This record gives sequence, C-alpha cells and structure tokens, in this order.
Amino acid sequence: MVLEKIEGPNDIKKLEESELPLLAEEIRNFLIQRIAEHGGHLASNLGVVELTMALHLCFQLPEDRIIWDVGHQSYTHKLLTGRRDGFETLRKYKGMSGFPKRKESKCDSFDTGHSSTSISAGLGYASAREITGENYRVVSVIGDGALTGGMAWEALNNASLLKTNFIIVLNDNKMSISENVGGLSSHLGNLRTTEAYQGLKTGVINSLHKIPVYGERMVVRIRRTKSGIKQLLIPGMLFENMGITYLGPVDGHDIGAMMRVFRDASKVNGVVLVHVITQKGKGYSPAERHPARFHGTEPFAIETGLPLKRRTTANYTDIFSTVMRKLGERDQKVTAITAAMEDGTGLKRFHNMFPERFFDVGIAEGHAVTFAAGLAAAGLKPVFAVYSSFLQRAYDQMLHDVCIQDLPVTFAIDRAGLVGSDGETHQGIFDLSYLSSIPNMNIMAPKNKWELSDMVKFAVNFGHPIAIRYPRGEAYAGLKECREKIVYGKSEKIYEGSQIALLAVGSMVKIAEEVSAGLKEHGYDCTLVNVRFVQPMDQELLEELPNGHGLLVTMEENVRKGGFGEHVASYYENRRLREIASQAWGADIEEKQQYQPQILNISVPDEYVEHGNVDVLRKELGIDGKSVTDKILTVMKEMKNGRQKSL
Ligand SMILES: Cc1ncc(C[n+]2csc(CCOP(=O)(O)OP(=O)(O)O)c2C)c(N)n1
Repeated sequence: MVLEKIEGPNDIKKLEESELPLLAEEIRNFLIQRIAEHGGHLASNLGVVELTMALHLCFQLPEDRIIWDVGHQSYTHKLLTGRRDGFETLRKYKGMSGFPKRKESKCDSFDTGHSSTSISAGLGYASAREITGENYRVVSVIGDGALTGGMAWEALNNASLLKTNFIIVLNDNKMSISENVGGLSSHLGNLRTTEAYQGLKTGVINSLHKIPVYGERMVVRIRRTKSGIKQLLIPGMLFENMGITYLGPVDGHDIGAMMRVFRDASKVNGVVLVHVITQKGKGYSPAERHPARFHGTEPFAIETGLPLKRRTTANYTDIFSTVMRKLGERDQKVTAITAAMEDGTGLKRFHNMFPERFFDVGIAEGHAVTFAAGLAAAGLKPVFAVYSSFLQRAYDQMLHDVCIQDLPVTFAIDRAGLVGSDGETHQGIFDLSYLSSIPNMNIMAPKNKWELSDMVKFAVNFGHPIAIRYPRGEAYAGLKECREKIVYGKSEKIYEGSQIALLAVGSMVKIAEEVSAGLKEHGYDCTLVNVRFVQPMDQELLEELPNGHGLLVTMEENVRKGGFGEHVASYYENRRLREIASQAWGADIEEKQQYQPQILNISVPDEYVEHGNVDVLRKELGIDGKSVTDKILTVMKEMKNGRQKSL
C-alpha cells in the first residue's frame, strides 16, 4: 500500500511520480470505506484528492500555511499529515474532528466549519508574515460555494489593497451543497469554458520568449499590463480587474498540471487566484450522481450507496417542509429563503411548488436576513429557514434591519441544540442567548412535531419578528394529546403536581417527562411546563409557580449565559430587588422574601461543545434524564437540610 508509506507531513514528496495515481486511488478507497462506516463529508473530499496531493507536493508543511474554507474537505489533508489512525474515531466523542483543528495538528493552520472565512484568515497570516519577517507561503483553498459568501469578497477587496504574496485556490466543482447559484456561479461558468485560453496564453508567451531581447520585454509588458491579452479574450476578468492575478482554469484531477500552476503561483508577486476545476464525488459513482446527498452522509452501504439505517420516522425538518408547503398553497404572501441549504432546511418541496416565491441566496446569511426584511417591508411574509449556528452570522441584520423596524420575518431555526458529530462550530447552543438580547424578537420552541407545525402557522401570521427553534433529528411524537392553541407569550402546563416545577424548553420537554417519571419513584409529584415562549416569558406563570413549588427547574439545550434559565432567575431576582427597594413593603420584606423560589438551571455549560453522538454529549454535559434527576434529588436533599443552593 502506498498510503502506508505516508506517516507524516511531506512524506508524499518521497514517493515516485508513478506511485501518485495509486496513492490517489487508495486515498479514495480509504475515504469511502471510513465514511461509509462512520458517516461524514464524502463528495467534497473525493473531489479534492489530487488537489490536496498537489498542494502537499508543492508546499512545505507545517511551515507553509494551508487554510481550508469550511474545512469539510480536509480529510485527504489529514491523511497526508499522518492522521490515518484518527479515521477510526472520526467525528466520535474525543475522536478526530471532521474539520481542521489547530489543537489536532501543527499542519492545521486555522479552525474552520463555517463558510467563507479562509481568505480573511489567510490574508491575516500573510500580513502577519510581513510584520514578523518570516518567510512562509500562505494558501487558502475556497470552494465556489463558499465564494458566494460576502466575507470572501470583503477579503478579496482587502487583499487587492494589501498586495502581499498570497495564493487563493478556488476549488470550483459547480456545487455548493446543492447546485451553486447566482451571478458568481455564471461568471465561473464563463471562465470554465475558456480552457483554450490558458493554452493560448502559454503558447503566445512561449513563442514570444523565443524572440531575442524584444520577446522577453514583450512578455514582461504583457504580464505587467493588468488587462493584457486576457482582457481581449475573456470578458469581465473580475479577479484581474481587482488586481488579483488569475491563473487557470486547471484540471483539478491532473496532479502534474496543478503542480505546474502552483509553482508559477508561488513566483507571482501579490495575490494570485488559481482556478481549479474538480468533480464533486469523483471516483464513487453514487456520489458523482448525487453529490448533494453525499455532501454529508450517515453511514451507508458501499455497494448501493444507500443509508445503513433507513429512516422510518419524520424529523423536524420534514415537519417544517410539510407545513411550508401547506402555507404556500394557502397564502400567496408566504415566501421562503435559504442560504444554500435547500435540502438541509427542508425547502426543496416549497421550491418545486412555488419557484417564484423561493429564494436561495447563496451562503449569505446576513444578506438573507436583510433581504427578508425588504420582502416583509413590502408586505410579504418571508420565512428564513436556517441552521442555528449559521444564523450567528446575521446578528446585526436581525437587530438592525428586522427588529428595530419590527418587521414580520419568521426565522425557522433548525439544528437548534446539540447537533452531534459536526462539533463545536455547528452546535446550535447560543441562539436563545443571542436572540433574546434583541428587543422585538419573539422566540418559540416546540415540544413535539405537531407543535412545530402549529408554531410555523402561528408565526407567519403573527405580524412581528419571530423565531422558532427546533432540534436536529427525529421529531418527538409523544404528548400528542397536549395541543393547546398557541397563545402569544403563554406557556402550556402539561400536568400539575407540587413541590417541583419543571420548565422545559422545546427538546427538553421529552427529557423532562423522563425526569418527572424518575422523581415520581422518589415520591415527588412534579408540575411539567412546556415553556413554548422563551421571549416574552409567561410572567403570569412565573408569578403563580412559587405557590406550591419550592423548586423551579429550568431546562434548555442552550448555554447558560443569556439562556432561558438565566432570564427566569433574573426575573425573580429583579422582583426581589424591587421588593426590597419598595418602601411599601416596610416590615413585610422578610416575609415576602420567603416566596423567592429556589431555582435550578439545567443548561449546556458555558463552553464550546466538541463533536460526538448527541446522547453521549448530553450525558457528558449533564443534561440527560438521569443526570438531571440526580441533580434535582441532590438539591431537594439540601433544601430539606436547610442548605439552599445559590441560583
Ligand atoms: C456560514 C455557513 N453557512 C452554511 C454552511 C453549510 N455548508 C457547508 S459546506 C457548504 C457548501 C460549500 O460549497 P463549496 O464551498 O463549493 O464546497 P464543496 O463542498 O462544493 O467542495 C455549505 C452551504 C456553512 N458551513 N457555513
């Protein structure tokens, strides 16, 4: 096996040229086998096998810096830097990450996961190098999908100003997760069809070189003239006009051709963009035929490409998809927006049925939100379906463009809570915090699949900014009988007990049922509240609960800071302070204070949560049913002994 000769960085350089095609084949087989077993990003990785090999052959790691945009395509890079064994634990808890991680290897220069950051980070490295006087080369590898993100263009604009030596490799496979969209994609399409251009340019320059003295000068002049012959041959040389040297297009499965271009690129002064054409899913026909399905995949059977576990139950995305279709039929004003996640967010059916009311804006979450604000200001009912962690990108747009104007935009926030194997960059554990800090933003979370449906219907006709956050995976089908009408700002009491009240947000209702059953075995009869509205909170309920409940337990799949539990705690604390401040209470203060309930916040700790199976993570973080039950029992014991825990 040639692959076994690769024990660490730069070992690939020791191979014979004739061994390289074999290595590419072995890498592909290895990736297919491991991803079929563990799941992961397949199609993007199969597409960049030769590209990664060529980079590793031309550059010196870890001295030179390679930055992978999104980072989901870095598996070959991991293999070539001595992490073959890591694939046994790929994306498992405490195992190897599916993304580049600086703490995992010196050859990973920058942690990624969200799109369109690589040019900014690479430019930062290149500029730092000028200041520190070091001599490494910097290469950012960005896909055509990631290049639709605004931040990439902010970085290109800046790069052309800074003029530092910096190589950008554009990995163009015509695909984002689904087909790439927009003007940039058409522009790249034009460039792709000009393969003849590269040959012609090289041909002209070679011939000129042969002319003594004058030829040399003409070559220099052509190279210096920004427009040069390229301008004559290619309309709209976007990159060249920005002061960025454009090289390519080059076949991304031809190692020799890429090595020649990368060596040329290393000699260019300033910023150079190498346009590499690859095929997503290359070498595995199911992935070649269905690159979107194999972008990120669960374990599958290699022979057929079919998932090992057939899904028999609906997930929340399916429920959202169905309700959007129904709403689209009923109301012409309902419009749907995605930032390059048509499949992942369940908008494909809406797209097929109402193409004129569907918008894929590219990987551009910030733009998507302001675009939705525009639609809403013009009288439509936009729904932006987005993953919780990607919406972090659009905080200001939500605040500045939607909420200040109180515009009726619905945010359908999928993958809220722990997402599992994609790890820290993708966990949706901050949305309750960032959303609840924005005035005019309303926030809901459904306990089960019927409630998600009811909430989406409620939201599109609500007339103000509103977010619904729901988790990845199977939609809870329990508690079907609890389907109280959604009333603005009101929680739902599922059952009433005494002593302990569980206030559970969304996905935690199911866990709260388990906790409640566990506590019953210890003689406690709980009240279970489905919070429904995290913002505004149900203040009437908060006033009522302390009567008869010594302990209130808030439960959420969000970090503690800025989460629901903290808001509840601060509600009672403010009430207490108000009481103290109020002269009216006079001698009653002591007595009133006794009504302050004891609160236990169950939440994700205030830290980044690494990759791993969601059930494993819940246990590790202490938010699974058993851990919560044990914590409550401990607090109850302490309360009985008269030792109250602080909030
Ligand atoms: C901010 C953000 N939004 C959405 C995503 C989800 N996402 C991951 S990869 C990807 C497509 C990237 O396409 P491209 O850059 O062309 O890479 P390819 O997979 O085609 O190699 C998307 C939309 C993300 N990672 N980050």
